[in-house]
Amino acid sequence: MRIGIICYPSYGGSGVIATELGKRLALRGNEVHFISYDRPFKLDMFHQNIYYHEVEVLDYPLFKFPPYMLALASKIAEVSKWADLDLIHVHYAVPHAVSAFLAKQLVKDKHLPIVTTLHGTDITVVGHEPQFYDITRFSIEVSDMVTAVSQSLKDETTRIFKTTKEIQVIYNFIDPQEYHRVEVPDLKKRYAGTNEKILIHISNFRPVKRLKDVVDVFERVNRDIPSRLLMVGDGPEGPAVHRHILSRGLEDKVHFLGKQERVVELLSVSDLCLLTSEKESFGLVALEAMACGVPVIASTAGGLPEIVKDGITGYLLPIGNVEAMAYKAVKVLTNPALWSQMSENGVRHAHNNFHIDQIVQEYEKCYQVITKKQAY
Ligand code: GMT
Repeated sequence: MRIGIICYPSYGGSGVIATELGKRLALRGNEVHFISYDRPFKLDMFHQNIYYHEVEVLDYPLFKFPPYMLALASKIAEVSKWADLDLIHVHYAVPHAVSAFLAKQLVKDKHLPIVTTLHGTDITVVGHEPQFYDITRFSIEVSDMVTAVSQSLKDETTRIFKTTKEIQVIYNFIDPQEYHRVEVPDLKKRYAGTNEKILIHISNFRPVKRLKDVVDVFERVNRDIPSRLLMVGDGPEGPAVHRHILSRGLEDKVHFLGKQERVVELLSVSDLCLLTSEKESFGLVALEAMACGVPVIASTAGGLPEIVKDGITGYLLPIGNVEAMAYKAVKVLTNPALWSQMSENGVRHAHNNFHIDQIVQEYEKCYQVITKKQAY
């Protein structure tokens, strides 16, 4: 099949999933055309089936805001005709699904079904805003197929948008070839002493991640266990979390690494992953951590209970209950047998239930259904 994939190219789970999906589809013989304003950062291989088309936005003095949505629609239409695409798969509804719908109107003589994958904040934060509510609902309704990355996100979408649109749950995934614990002998030494444990948090530092909770859990753990905290990522909450760390006198214990691409190595030297979010449709980081043998302490937000198995691959605690999170963290970190069991369980769970090959086939089935439907 010839597939157009629309995604955000920057750091973030939706872009990672879109890119890894496209790469695997290409290896399976499909022709894949990525369309975005920049080369997706995970698009790190050359393959005869992979194309990248950059959306350029006209810089005209009259435009206070560059009309990206229109430029994207034009590019999708252009590539659809040029490459004779069979379908468009958009990741993150806003504004990609609307641009794809517009492109479909531009190429009326051609069947161009649209699959929209909802990732989370496109529904629970952005789409929820009164300003974007109607257009997000519309983009869901006009998509030929809608998928959500967890049952929780599916339920939220149906509830928020009061829609009867059928939504298929297709979970995010990892490639076990990439996500497994690796030996990085000197890396731990750079951040921690041999007797210290490493806790890690990876995110885009947005308010929904509740970064102060990460620090508060770490502070409590650190009272009982010599430890360090790695904060990986960056975003609007960065300055506030810095101040919070200073106010707690933890500046020598917390390392800010900024945005990083090679998280497997960082996870491989970590003992525990903290994800204290207030909203989290899936929590790709939790899956990546488990795949690398790192037990996860997470909140019960959104789809996290579908990903992290409570008491088996980590622990799930109510949002904001930092005391309970710290208690469970200490429990895992002070019991080597429990830690090893949870680490092994996590690897098995991630590799068996969220394997890229299994999930890519689910997407391929969707593609077959919608391209057949269009033939009538
Ligand atoms: O948090 C965001 O706004 C970024 C967004 C993204 O584009 O990565 O994250 C969402 O999609 C990820 C991939 O499906 C999920 O793993 C994240 O849980 C989800 N974020 C939220 O629901 C807060």
